[in-house]
Amino acid sequence: AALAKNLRAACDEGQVVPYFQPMVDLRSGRPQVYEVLCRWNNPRHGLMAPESFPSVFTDHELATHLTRHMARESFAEFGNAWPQMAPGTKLSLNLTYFDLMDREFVFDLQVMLNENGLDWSDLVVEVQETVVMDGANGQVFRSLTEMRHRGAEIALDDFGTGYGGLKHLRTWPVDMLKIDRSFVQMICLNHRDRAIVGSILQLSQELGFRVVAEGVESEEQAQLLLEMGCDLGQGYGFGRPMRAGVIFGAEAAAS
Ligand code: G
Ligand code: G
Ligand code: NA
Ligand code: MN
Repeated sequence: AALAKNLRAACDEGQVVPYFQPMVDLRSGRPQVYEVLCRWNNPRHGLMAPESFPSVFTDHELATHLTRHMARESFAEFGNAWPQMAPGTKLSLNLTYFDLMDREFVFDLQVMLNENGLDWSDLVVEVQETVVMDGANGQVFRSLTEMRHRGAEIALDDFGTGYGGLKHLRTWPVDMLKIDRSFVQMICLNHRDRAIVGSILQLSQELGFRVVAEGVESEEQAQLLLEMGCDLGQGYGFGRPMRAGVIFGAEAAAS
């Protein structure tokens, strides 16, 4: 409860800010998508990543408050920088189960996009694979379908860790798979990991999904993933999560 109150106040006081990490085209080296990652600039504890306050994602009220806060802040910064960016560059927003269960969420996001001169086609939404595996949930399905219908790309985050089988890929609205970094970490050394990534890539090619390899740290990993037919890479090898001013230039920061 103390955390809930603190985090809400922290959002309102501007301490919870978006960082942006690029997903890079492995062929050209150009950033295609920027993932929004929250950081809490805590006056007592310094800069905190969400692993230090994970309950925000399991508390309905907090999770939906944080998502709206992150959407508002990141859309404003991205919207300001948008005119100077390469055409087609997108922003990727992490959503929780609670956001998708909220019947007003899609409408609220629409308003925030409008306010910042952005369109659904400028947006990727990331949901964890496990959220989609609960296939019986009609509202989650409806929210994703509605956003996709309006032009957003739907990405399954941490793909491969859910181990729920692949059958949800047949029927769910999905455009992109983000291969969890646990499979990418040892890809140059471990032939099993390489085989798993290879089969995800093959499946994705047949189903028409874009694929992002997460946690790419070395040139060797990037080269191998490119040879294997992977589209995009994300990780410290391409760039850490950064403030808008660093990554997009002063225009974005000056909002
Ligand atoms: O890089 P980082 O430690 O911030 O990410 C840890 C986890 O938290 C990742 O799974 C990421 O998807 C998630 N995450 C980071 N920022 C947000 C956010 O603003 N909203 C949601 N829902 N998840 C986030
Ligand atoms: O869970 P999700 O994949 O959405 O969140 C990404 C998390 O992974 C963030 O905490 C981010 O800081 C972290 N991350 C991003 N790139 C790398 C990387 O190359 N190596 C490692 N170890 N972590 C990374
Ligand atoms: Na994510
Ligand atoms: Mn992920």
